[in-house]
Amino acid sequence: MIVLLLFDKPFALATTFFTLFSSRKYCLALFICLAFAGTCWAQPIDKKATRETKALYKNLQLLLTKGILFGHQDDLAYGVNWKYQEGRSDVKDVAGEYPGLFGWELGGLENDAAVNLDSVPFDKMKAYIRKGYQAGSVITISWHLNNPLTGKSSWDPSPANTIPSILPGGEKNALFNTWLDKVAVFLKSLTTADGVYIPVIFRPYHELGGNWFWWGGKNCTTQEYVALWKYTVTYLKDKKNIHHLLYAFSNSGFATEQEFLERYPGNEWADIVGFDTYQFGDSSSNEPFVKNLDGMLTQLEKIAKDNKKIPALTEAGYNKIPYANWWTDVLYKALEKHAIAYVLLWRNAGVKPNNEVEYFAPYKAQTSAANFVTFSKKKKIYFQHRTKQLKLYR
Ligand code: BMA
Repeated sequence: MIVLLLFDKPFALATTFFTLFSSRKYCLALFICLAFAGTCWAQPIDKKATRETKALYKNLQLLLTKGILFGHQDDLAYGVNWKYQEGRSDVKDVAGEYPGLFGWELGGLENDAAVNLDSVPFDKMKAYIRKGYQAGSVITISWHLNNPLTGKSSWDPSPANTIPSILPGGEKNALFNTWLDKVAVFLKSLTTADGVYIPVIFRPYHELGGNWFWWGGKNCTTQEYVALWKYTVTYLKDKKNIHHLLYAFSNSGFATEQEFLERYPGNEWADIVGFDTYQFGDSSSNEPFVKNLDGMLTQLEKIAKDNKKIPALTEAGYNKIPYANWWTDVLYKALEKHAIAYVLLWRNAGVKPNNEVEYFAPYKAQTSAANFVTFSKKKKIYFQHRTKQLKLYR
């Protein structure tokens, strides 16, 4: 009972102490619990997780009672109308601060490319990851891997038997293993100058509820998805001996708890639970998005609590942020009553090679820039400076 209490309300520890101290009956139990305080927290699924990874997991649980890390994909690499300028970040240009969480992406690594599918050189990415970690922020990595069966992109779902083909016994199993080997090499290269592994929230096979990726929706069965997840975790953790990962199960938008959990691989297989959601369409009507996001976050928190996992909004945004007060009146309005560890805004690609324009954080003078500054000052929202003070890796 005490263990549960401590997990749910870590800051109730002091109060609990005084209440229980007066009762001799519970004195011994309290002493034992305090002596093993570290074990009162939900632990990463990887029993051999490094010290820093365990600390991050524990501290993200603590963070739930305080606030939400603000994250941005590819933040240090490029922004709207610029690329690879030392120290630059659209988020910092506007808010004066770097994010508390940095998202990076491995798609392309499986083909030995020097750059990922969004043209970010992997060697630069490693340097940015080190920089982000050293500044006290958190790192999360996604992987839009190609379809190993067809050789085409993640968005090539046909002919719907990719997963059986890449698991043991399948014609592409050997090939897929070489892809996981490359991911393992990349992840193992993420160390500090002193050789400390940088903890990473690894988020493969995301948006699994949708039909757009070969690992999602009607393109595979529940059993196949779960088998792919377990195979990947086992391969990286046990075969490759990688122990600096927290695994994020990142669904797409959902209506019910049951829908969210349908392909959840189980409590031994994921550390973080979350979902991706985007606002589309007319900026004069934000209410449905706020209501929907609020509803999903309520359900996510319950799922996380029931399963002793950490909830997070693993991707969110409104492309081109056409509504000037979007940050406070839409995103914050939905987030403020919820306890989630982080929100990751997607990348500021600017004009893409196909001429589409894409950005999810503002740049200087963008319509929502002033409002983003207001949002960045909210006590509950953590950019890099306050994230560093949390000492998440200790
Ligand atoms: C999508 C878009 C694409 C990008 C992909 C992977 O949402 O941003 O342009 O290639 O993510 O990062």
